[in-house]
Amino acid sequence: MEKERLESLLCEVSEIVRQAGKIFFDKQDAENVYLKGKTDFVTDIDYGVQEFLKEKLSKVLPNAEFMSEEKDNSDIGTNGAVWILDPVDGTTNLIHNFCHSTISLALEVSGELNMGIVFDPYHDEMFTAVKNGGSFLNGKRITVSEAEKLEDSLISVGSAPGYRSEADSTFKLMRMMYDRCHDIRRVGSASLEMCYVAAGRLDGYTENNLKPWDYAAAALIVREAGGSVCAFDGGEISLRNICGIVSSNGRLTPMILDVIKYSV
Ligand code: LIP
Repeated sequence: MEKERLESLLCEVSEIVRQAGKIFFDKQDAENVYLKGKTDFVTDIDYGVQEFLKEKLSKVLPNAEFMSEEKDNSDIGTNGAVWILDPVDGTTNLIHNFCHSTISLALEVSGELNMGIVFDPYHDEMFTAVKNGGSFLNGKRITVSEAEKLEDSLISVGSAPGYRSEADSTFKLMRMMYDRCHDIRRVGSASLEMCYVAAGRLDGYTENNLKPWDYAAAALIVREAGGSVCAFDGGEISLRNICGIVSSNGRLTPMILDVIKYSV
């Protein structure tokens, strides 16, 4: 899609996402928690945001497909426009009232990320990007950090909570990173941690076994902020399958990949 078209779409859609963010503050819906797996939760907030956005987005781009965490996505194609939504990225944070969760929405067109919106309603922070248009936080341009060495960096390592059988390698990676950088962080929302990389608050973020809706929007935001996002093997990220993610200011990516090689 052309940049001008994407920019006007972004204005319209970011306002819709901001409205959806109000649903996060419904106390009753936050208490309605259902188990998807032993440590994998969904709440009525997730369902509420998903339904709200499904309805609104169908009017914005009537021909676009709708991929979202809390629905069956087996019929999603690879051509045309596809919304990729995580209605609540950081559901565990939400149910514990640990106020770091987002709505993460990407627009993919013919297999390519064209738009990314990550909204943190608790802190009223809206991270946005369109292809070739730079990245913004609440309308102000953001760029990645300038750290050149792991020894000068702050790195977030996700704990991949749904994959307990891989905990040894996950925490080995965390320990190895800890030994090489200023300190480790773990926020609990992949999209937010990646946006913190885009804004230079973190120098890098890595986590194994993420789903496309966790990282699609933020991947564009990191790249448009001058950073890089790749899979655990250094290759391109998948927009359809589970994927390990390495995102950084770009300079640190080879060093993070090197650590991953010895931990996974
Ligand atoms: C979660 C992430 C979290 C990650 C989990 C999970 P959800 O997303 O963003 O940081 O560790 O694996 O994917 O399930 O809350 O949308």
